[in-house]
Amino acid sequence: MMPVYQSLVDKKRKGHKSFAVLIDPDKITPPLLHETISLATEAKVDYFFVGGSLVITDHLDACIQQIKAACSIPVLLFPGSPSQISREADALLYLSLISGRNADYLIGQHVISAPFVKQSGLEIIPTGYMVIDGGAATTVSYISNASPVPADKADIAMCTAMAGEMLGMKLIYMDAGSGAKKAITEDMIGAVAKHIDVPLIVGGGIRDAEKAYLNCRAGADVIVVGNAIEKDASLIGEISSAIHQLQRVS
Ligand code: 1GP
Repeated sequence: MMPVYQSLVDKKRKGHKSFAVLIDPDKITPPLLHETISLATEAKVDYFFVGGSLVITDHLDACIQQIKAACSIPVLLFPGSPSQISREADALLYLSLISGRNADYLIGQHVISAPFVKQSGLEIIPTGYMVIDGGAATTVSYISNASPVPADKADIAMCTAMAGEMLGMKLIYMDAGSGAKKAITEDMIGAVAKHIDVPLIVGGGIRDAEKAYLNCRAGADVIVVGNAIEKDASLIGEISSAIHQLQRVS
């Protein structure tokens, strides 16, 4: 299979937008995952992201195995902590919380887990992770003890993303946090997208196809949806076609 990062870059070059369905192993049951996989395959979803700020159960491996056995959609780990590593996945979003000032989430956790991560053999994708204020405290802000970028400070987001790219991050992930009241504005997405060349992932609080479409049009390359799909799996088809209808926008 083509390395996951290469596929992201190729799609960006062609102006193709991608849809990633976020699976929280704690919240999903095998029958529900089965249904989600069928809908995702039918809707030509591009990626599964698997993870959460807290993974309380030990369902991670089983969850990824179930996906891998049923379809060929690549699985990317989106870990809240180094304990959420599974060799079953295709790649690891190796997150550094560049919007925060908590050294532990910028580099500390990485140092502790480096030998283990390297040994996993996973494709490692260095990802500049930016938490944007979504109108309410989210698990990620609380756990990381780092303040999010204020929702109306597009210039801070832009400079943070630029710095992340120059430090060598291969992806920028802007996240309003799972279940955010307010998703990230198109203004901020546009400002960031204009100033970086690496693929831009956007997620947090996206609940419908229209918002997914507008975010892509503003410059997002990958849209991540978790919560809304947990509540209504039929959204997978709608959101996927909205994203995929939008190819290169001039
Ligand atoms: C959260 O970006 C993801 O980290 C997705 O958020 O669950 O709100 O879709 P939602």
